[in-house]
Amino acid sequence: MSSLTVELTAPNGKKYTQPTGLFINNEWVPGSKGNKITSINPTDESEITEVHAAEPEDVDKAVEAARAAFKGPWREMPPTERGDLMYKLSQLVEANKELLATIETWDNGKPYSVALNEDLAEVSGCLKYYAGYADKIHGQVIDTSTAKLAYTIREPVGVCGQIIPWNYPLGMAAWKLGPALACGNTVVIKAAEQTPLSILVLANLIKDAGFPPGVVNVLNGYGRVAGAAIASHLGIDKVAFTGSTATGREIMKMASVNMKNITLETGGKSPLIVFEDADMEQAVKWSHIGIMSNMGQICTATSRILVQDSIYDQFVEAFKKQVESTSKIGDPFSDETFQGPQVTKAQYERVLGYIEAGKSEGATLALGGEAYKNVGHGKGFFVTPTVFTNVKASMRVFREEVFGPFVVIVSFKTEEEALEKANDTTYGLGSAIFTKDIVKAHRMARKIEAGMVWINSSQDSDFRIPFGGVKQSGIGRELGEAGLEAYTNKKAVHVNLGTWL
Ligand code: TXE
Repeated sequence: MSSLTVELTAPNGKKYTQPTGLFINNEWVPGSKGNKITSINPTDESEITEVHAAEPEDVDKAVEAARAAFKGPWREMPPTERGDLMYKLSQLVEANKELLATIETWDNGKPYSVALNEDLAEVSGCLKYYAGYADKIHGQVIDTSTAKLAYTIREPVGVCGQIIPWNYPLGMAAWKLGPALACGNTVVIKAAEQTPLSILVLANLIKDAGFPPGVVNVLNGYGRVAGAAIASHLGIDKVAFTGSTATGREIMKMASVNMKNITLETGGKSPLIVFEDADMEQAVKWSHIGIMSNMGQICTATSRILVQDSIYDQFVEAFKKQVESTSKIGDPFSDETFQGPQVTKAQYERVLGYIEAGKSEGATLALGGEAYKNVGHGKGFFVTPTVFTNVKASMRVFREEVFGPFVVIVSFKTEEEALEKANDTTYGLGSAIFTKDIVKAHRMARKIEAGMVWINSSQDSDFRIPFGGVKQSGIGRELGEAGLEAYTNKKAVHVNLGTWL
């Protein structure tokens, strides 16, 4: 093959051909300036390989391909056939899940069992779910008078730019591709520069499934170069983004150049509230999952635990025990590992920086708070799971998203105070409530300023259920039926049946 592939052997022994180019019009092409992105294994800091980075000129080519596909074969294809292709893709993902999970673990550092059983199940499940929707997207007939027939047509938005993060490289791709393709859009998707590998293998599966050229174009590239070129491109009709609030704000500005339709899913500082009548054991286990899974790199991570004062001490002790007995740090390819490394050196340093901030602001470090170098080789971006208590609402560790295995546990006295503390944030993504009192649970669910509320669980998301934030956590919804809204425009057709002038 050409120089646009490389033969690799992953740490678990899996050998495969890794594409390294840009996927435009179902072809692999080099980046126009020869710039590369180096993919680093966060477990031992070794270099995995280099892939091509897209420049604005490459984005232009991808947009051109997407536009031609949108005007031609994809627009003409009956929706049932579109759904068939998506279903085929979901089957190919399922058939290749061990390879894809291996790459995810190698490049991102997440435990292999999680990548395989959770991330990859999400990818194939989400694509299958939206495949079923492809021929079930209907307009309405709206009755106004006998003199008028009015109906709506739900049309695809057009060429969609999709910019995704590194915490769920394939998961985020599926969340974005699924609804876009079901609705008949074409796509230019850019992966995060921290995790460029798995999406290139997915691109090959897209071709194998039989998608016409140009329907899905996959680029790697730096945010400030390729990402910005997508967000500001005049030939792109919509931009969908998941990432930091700061970048989301930049993207909004750039997207205004041609009034792009936008969907943004940004940061969070999600509260998890434990009332004194909660099932303590369940609250502790879910709180642990809620912040410590995926190395805390989850946008909805319930990173502020608010506990009623009567059970506060008991909860903190039980939570610490749960972390010590469950959060086993280690090689992500080992079956026993719960927590792998942070994705990059930058993220690792960010978490360590917040540990210092917590200490210097006067919070009490109740657990962890260190770099962890005992994985065998003394390398890797590992951080011990960290718990702070005695945290005040004014502290940075209470207000800012850390995006690591890092949690603050704060007490409250009354339901009103719990609500006030929960809502004392510029974010509004996830939230969780633990109580056995169903009236209180539903009352709280209404008053919490968040896009999602889990009652007696955390991170219990599902691709059939809408996902998104309020306040500075984003705009619009992904997943579920709501995800289709973001990828269609409603055209109104008025037929005059009797208003004669
Ligand atoms: O995010 P960025 P980073 C949060 C989390 C994390 C912080 C920083 O708190 O610690 O963000 O992570 C592309 N124009 N989340 O720096 O910059 C970039 O290439 C266009 C929360 O990695 O938002 C990548 O593809 N695109 C989160 C994507 O944006 C740009 C997931 C995300 O990168 C761009 C990730 C630009 N100017 C981080 N700059 C979540 N909500 O789940 C960057 N990008």
